[in-house]
This record gives sequence, C-alpha cells and structure tokens, in this order.
Amino acid sequence: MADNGDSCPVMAVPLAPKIQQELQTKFGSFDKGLVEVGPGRYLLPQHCRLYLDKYAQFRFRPDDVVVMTFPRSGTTWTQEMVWCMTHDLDFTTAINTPHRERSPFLDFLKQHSDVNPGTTGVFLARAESVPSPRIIKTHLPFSLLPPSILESCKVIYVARHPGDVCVSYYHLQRLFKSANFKGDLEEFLDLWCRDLVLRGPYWSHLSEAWAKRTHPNLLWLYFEDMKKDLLRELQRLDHFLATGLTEDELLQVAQHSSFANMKARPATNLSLIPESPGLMPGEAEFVRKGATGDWVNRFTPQMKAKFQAWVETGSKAVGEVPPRYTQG
Ligand code: PPS
Repeated sequence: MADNGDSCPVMAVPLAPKIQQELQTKFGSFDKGLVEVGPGRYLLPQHCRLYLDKYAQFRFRPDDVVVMTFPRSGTTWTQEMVWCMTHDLDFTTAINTPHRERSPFLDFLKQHSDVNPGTTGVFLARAESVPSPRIIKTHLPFSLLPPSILESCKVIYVARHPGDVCVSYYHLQRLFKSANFKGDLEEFLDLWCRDLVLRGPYWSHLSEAWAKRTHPNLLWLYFEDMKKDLLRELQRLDHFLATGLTEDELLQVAQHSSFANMKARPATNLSLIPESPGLMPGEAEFVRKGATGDWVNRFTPQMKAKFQAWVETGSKAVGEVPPRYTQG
C-alpha cells in the first residue's frame, strides 16, 4: 500500500469466451487471454493483473513528467522532445541511447505467448529506478494510476484523431509479433468499432483526461497541432515544463525530433531496443508515415459509415470528449 493513501484494488474481468475465441483467431499472440480492467473496461493482457496494484500505487516524483496517450497518438515523438528539453538539449545521448532506456514505458505489457509474463516487471522496475528527471511513458488512463498523480507531478496528454490512430494501430498490431494481427484494415476497424482493441476503449481514455484538462499540472496536446505548428506547441511545452528555452533552442529540438530524423535514427525507430518485441518482416515501420487525416484515404465508404456511427455513439456514451474529433 502506498504512503500517500492512493490505494485502488482494480477489477479485472476475463473477456466473454466467445469474444476471447474470436480475438485468438485474429491475433496470433492473444492465446493467453485478455481482461477488461476497471470501470472503464480497458482491454489488457490477462497477466496485467500482476501489476495493476503496482501501477495504481506507483510513486511519482515531483519532477516526473508523464507522457500519457492512447497508443499511436504521438507518444514517442513527445517523449523525444520532452526528454531533450529536460536534459539540457543533450542530443548526443539522445542519438546514442534507445528512447525506451531514457524514457521508461511504465506499463509495457509483453503479449508473447512464449515469454514469461513476469518479465513485464522489468519495465516497472526500470521506471522506478531511472534517475530524475524521469520522462515516463504510459498508455494507462487516469483511472488506473494513482488518483493523486496530478498533485504529484506533471502529465502531458497527447490526443490524435481516432481515424489516424486506428490506421496506425492496425499497422502496429501487424508489425509486432506480440500481437500478430492477421486480418486486413477492414477487420481491424470492425474490432476498433466494437472497442475490442488492446488498451481500448479510445473514447473512455480520452474522456478521462479531457475531464482534467484545466488542471495546472496537465498539458493537453494534439498530434494535429504539433504537425501544423510545432514551434508553437514547443513553446507551450517550454512554458508548462518551465525549461526556459530560447526560440533557437526549441528549433533545435524540432529539428532533432523531425519525422525524417526519428524515422532514420535507430534510437527512436526501435532498431536499437534489445528487448523490443520481434517485428514481422515486410510490415510498415514503427515510425511509419506521420501524417494527419490519411485515414480518409484508407477507409472505403462502408468503412467510413461504420466509423462515423462509432464516433457518434461511442463518444456520447462516455461523457465529454474533445469536440474537434466528433465533428465531421
Ligand atoms: S506507440 O507505439 O503507441 O508508442 O506509438 P506513438 O509513438 O504514440 O505513435 C506512433 C505514431 O506517431 C508517428 N510519429 C511521428 N509523426 C510525426 N513526427 C514525428 N517525429 C513522429 N514520430 C513518430 C508514427 O509514425 C506513428 O504514426 P503513423 O500514422 O503510423 O505514421
């Protein structure tokens, strides 16, 4: 039990057998089973149960910066910029050290059927032991973290249009052997619209953070804004983090973190990460396209209609969400 009184026994309920079976046929590595976690019913590998209490009681430090996202929303990009900004623009270390070593992934959950699920604890231990200032990545929503997190440290929430997230996630779930998705985009969209993708539901994740957006320790970023005017978003970050960087220094961060540089650099494109899950040959890369709005080119009219229906019903079901993602 944590000293700060943050105690949160989290419920984890196995998926209905029929749905579990369906997911097992579509994902080669989901044979160990999935659970729905907490009141938000977030879909996670069943062995997350070993760690849920630890996440809920994680001891954040006052100088921690947490980058919180739904998967494929711009986490790595934001981590890279924030790490450089808070580490004296040490681009040399950033270039030579895998990003996950510099900026730990709190809730990395290996999904390999042939790997001891206990190894996931290594990632938690790394997050605990990294020296300050820690830049911590999480895909966990607020409800699965200590209720006092925003009183303990700063949190940056990065949101991205669900259409682009869905397409990007589809490619990732095909790329990672730890998921081994075998279907096409249309099949993935079907699961997406039924909130049956790992870490989903998307709208609940967004809604939980949106409700806290005015908290002084939360900075809300949009992937689309970073694409449109990165300097402006870097200035917002600089203000939030109190890093006091000049415009010239922020431009250096922008250059270091450009899509082309991050795609080419082994420290950010996964090729330097020894413990990363195996990658399927022939699939799109981890740092893939970095575009906004490309989902409209990938969905057929039928897929668009299904997606739009999910936007309308799904977003209304959870409460308030960013209006820019529900209009049009
Ligand atoms: S993950 O796996 O959840 O950590 O993925 P995440 O880092 O959140 O998001 C991956 C998407 O971000 C794109 N990306 C970038 N876009 C623009 N500029 C930069 N520098 C950048 N770095 C990563 C990456 O390509 C993924 O999006 P898609 O649409 O698949 O290209």
